[in-house]
This record gives sequence, structure tokens and C-alpha cells, in this order.
Amino acid sequence: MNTRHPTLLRHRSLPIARPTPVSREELQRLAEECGAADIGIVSIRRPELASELQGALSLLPTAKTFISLVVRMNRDALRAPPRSVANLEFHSAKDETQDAARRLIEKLNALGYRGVCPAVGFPMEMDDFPGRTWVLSHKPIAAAAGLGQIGIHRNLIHPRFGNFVLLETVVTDLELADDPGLDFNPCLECKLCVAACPVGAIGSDGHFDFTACYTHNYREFMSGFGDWVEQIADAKDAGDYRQRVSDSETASMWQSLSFGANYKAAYCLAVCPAGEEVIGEYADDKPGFKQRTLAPLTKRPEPVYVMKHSDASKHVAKRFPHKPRRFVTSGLRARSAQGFFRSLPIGFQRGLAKDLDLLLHFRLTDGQADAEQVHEASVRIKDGKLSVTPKLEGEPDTVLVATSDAWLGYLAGEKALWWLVATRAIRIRGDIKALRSFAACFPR
Ligand code: B12
Ligand code: SF4
Repeated sequence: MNTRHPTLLRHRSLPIARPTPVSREELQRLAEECGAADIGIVSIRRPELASELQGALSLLPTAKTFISLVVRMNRDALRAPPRSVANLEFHSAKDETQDAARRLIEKLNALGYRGVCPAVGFPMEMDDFPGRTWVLSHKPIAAAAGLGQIGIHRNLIHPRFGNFVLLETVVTDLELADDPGLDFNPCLECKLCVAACPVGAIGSDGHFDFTACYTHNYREFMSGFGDWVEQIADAKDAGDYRQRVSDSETASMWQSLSFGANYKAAYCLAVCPAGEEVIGEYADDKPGFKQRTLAPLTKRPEPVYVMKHSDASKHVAKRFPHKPRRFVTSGLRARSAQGFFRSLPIGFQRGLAKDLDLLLHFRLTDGQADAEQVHEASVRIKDGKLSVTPKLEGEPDTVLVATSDAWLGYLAGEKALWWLVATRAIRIRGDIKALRSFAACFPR
């Protein structure tokens, strides 16, 4: 290095820069100037945020603190039945939230602190798809930072603004004391979100059917898009494509690709009356609130995307017969043995499993015989519940031994089961009916 370089000389001539002390109040004021409606502070080392520590340090190795931000959304836009209006609100609020965090980071930089924020929504780390594609999980961080608590619909509810907020997290080396957690849950347990969801994704007992939400609401994202591409690939000609995909669905996909992917529902947020600034219109006139807010969404005739034989498909037929069902695949495919075991609780359809009592042992292998990796798990389905234990235990009904490649290839519809069994790439011992009943709990 040239020790006489002008930049180096200039650097050496300056006094050593020390960060300017910042108080909690000052930080709140700066964040509000940047567009945040509220902030919460929590250390990146809080035990309940252990799952977020690695993500934080990957963004900023000297990180000490999470600053969680909320930005408000216009609730009337989310409630308006035309989804173009709700989607514009989501997209604009997403941009505002991202900008608020960027501006706050600029202010922190000017005071001598470093800061980074991951995406509010997209882009995410699609190399990791279908695993965890998000760098930080904003909801648990916001809850630990005292900005609210998670409601029955699995979204964060702010005590004043309700769930009409988007979240962002700034990772910084500024150190401040943690904010206290919120000592009550703003969720009223009114179950309006349960009634509003077109695919029954939100159970009144707090259960969340991830694939139901993902298959419908995210039809024009990630693997819903992949499913559409496969429709094009499989179609014999233009006429066949039009049989599979309506003109409005093609136009809708173009719209999502051109202007940002659009959600199909988000009704759970729209109808939620929690939060000081929201509760009045519900508390003062519950029937009127339901008529004005819930009914326009539940009565809306609209295509609903479901997997055939799923709990969601039955839910639509029973609760919303005026909403036509469109049978599609979720497009989600596990590509590793670990990914397969992790995907089981996400894809499990408890309605289909309510009368089952099964125990299965899986032994999946990767690599050559001299460097073989073995992945084992016991999977129990009982009383409509699923549990996955990462070891072989109990007396199984069925034992499945296979190479990961063979089993995952069969699940992805890329390899025929009879051939895999004939070539002994898959070996099944015990009750074959139990394996079929197990498979039926995971429609694709
Ligand atoms: C993954 C994700 C989803 C998934 C899973 C939702 C969920 N309950 O976690 C899907 C695609 C279904 C989804 C839907 C929606 N989301 Co979303 N989503 C996220 C994301 C990227 C991470 C969520 C998270 O931390 N999950 C982990 C833990 C905390 O959640 P959990 O409920 O305990 O567990 C679920 C997940 O882990 C999931 N899961 C487990 N493994 C895998 C693997 C894959 C591949 C995927 C996709 C999911 C998944 O399944 C579990 C059971 O549901 C965040 C953005 C971010 N970076 O934080 C936004 C975020 C949570 N979403 C948000 C919103 C607004 C929505 C929608 C309303 C979108 C819309 N406009 O329609 C719906 C609401 C659905 C609902 N009722 O939850 C907001 C919530 C704001 C708030 N007030 O809380 C966030 C925080 C974005 C933001 N920056 O503001 N979302
Ligand atoms: S709609 Fe009611 S039950 Fe659902 S999250 Fe909001 S307050 Fe809780």
C-alpha cells in the first residue's frame, strides 16, 4: 500500500470519530421523522430470538441491537373488496417501510453507528427456497421489542394501530436497553379472521394451515407461479392452455409480473378489529361492523385456489359454495431429506387425519456406501395431530427405507413408485395401507 496516498493522509489528519450518544427518546424522534409510526428496541442476543442471531450477524458482524419499526397501512384500503386497491396499499406501504428503515440507517450513520435492514417482504433468498428464504423474521423481533403481540391470525397486533402495520428490522451496533414487552395481547379472540379466510387457513384454536394460505393467497408468487409455468409446459397447444388457464388468470399473472405480485385475499388483516384506534366501530356495533366489513369479503364471488382433497377444498365447498374452486398444486417440493421432515408439519391436513392412528419409520440415505449419510425419523399421526421425532422409536406400522433421491423424486411426481420398489431404491416393510393413509394427509 502507498503510505503517502492522499486519501490515507487525509484520514490520518482527521480527529478519531466517536459515535454521538443517542437516547431512546432521540431514536424514537428520528425514526418518526423517517416515517415509522412506532419503534421497539431489543438486543440481538435475547434467548427467545436465538433463531434470528445468525441472520443478524450475517448482515452486520458488529451488530448489538434490533430496532423494530412499524409503518401504518390504511385500513379502509385493505377492507375494500377490489383487491387491486388492497394490493396497491400493501405495495406502497412496503416501499414506505423499506424507505423509513433506510432513512433511519442514514441518520444512524451520520451519528457514527452502522446499520443494515433486510427486505420488508421481497426480495428474499430464493436460493434457499423452499426453506427459510427470509434473513430475519420481523414478527418475533417486533413482539420481543414490545411493539405488540401475535393474534389468532398469526400477525402482529400493535396496541394502538391494530394489525394495520407492516414491519421492518434495522440491525445496528448502537447499544440501548431493551424495551419492555407488551403485557397483554391486543387480540380480542373475536374469530372474525377465522370467519373471513376463504380457505379456512386460520383455526379458531390458533392452528394455521400454511399450505391453504400459501396455495390461494400466494397463487401468483413463488411456486404458484411455478405451477402456472408447468401448465404452459404441459399444454398441447394454445387451445389446451386456455382450457387450463382462463384469460383473466393469464392477465392477472401478467399484472403480478409487471407491477409486483398481488395477494388474492389478506382478509384476515382486513376484518381484524383489534387495537385502540380500530376497536370502536366494532365494540359499538358488532352486527353493523360484520355487515360492513366481513360480509362484502365473504360474499365476493372469486376463484379460490386449492389442492384437490385438501382441508381447504372442503372448507370452500361447505362455507363458500358461491366461490368457484380452482384445483391447483401448491408447487412445494422438498429437495432434501431434512427438508422433507421439516415440510411435514407445514403440509399436514389435520381434517383428513382425524380418524387415523399411525406410526411410520423413515430411513432416508444420501451419498455412496463409503460416505453414506442417514436421516431417520418417526412420524406419528394420532387424533388429528402430527409429530415428527428425529429418531426411530416405538413399534411402527410401516417402515420405509429409501435413497433420498428416490423418495423425493416419487413425491415430486418425477419417478414411478412401482419402478422404485422393483429396483429396491424404495423398500417398504409392514402395512402398505398405513403408508397410503399417511400420504393422503399431504395432498399436493
Ligand atoms: C413466511 C411469511 C409468510 C408465510 C407464512 C406466514 C406465517 N404465519 O409465518 C405466508 C406465505 C403464508 C404469509 C402470509 C401472509 N403474510 Co407474511 N410473511 C412471511 C415472512 C417472510 C416470514 C414470517 C415468519 O417469520 N415466520 C416464522 C414464524 C414467526 O411464523 P409462525 O407462524 O410461527 O410459523 C409459520 C412459518 O414458519 C411457516 N413456515 C415454516 N417453514 C416454512 C417454509 C417456507 C418455504 C415458508 C414460505 C413458510 C414456512 O409455517 C409456519 C406455520 O404457519 C414475513 C417477513 C419477514 N421477513 O419476517 C412476512 C410477514 C409475516 N407477512 C406479513 C403479511 C402482511 C402477510 C399476509 C397478510 C400477506 C397478504 N397481504 O395477504 C399473509 C397473512 C397470513 C397469516 N395469517 O399469517 C407481514 C405481517 C405484518 C404483521 N402485522 O404482522 C410480515 C411481517 C411482512 C412485513 N414485513 O410486514 N407470510
Ligand atoms: S380478527 Fe379477532 S381473533 Fe382474529 S386476530 Fe383479530 S382480534 Fe384476534
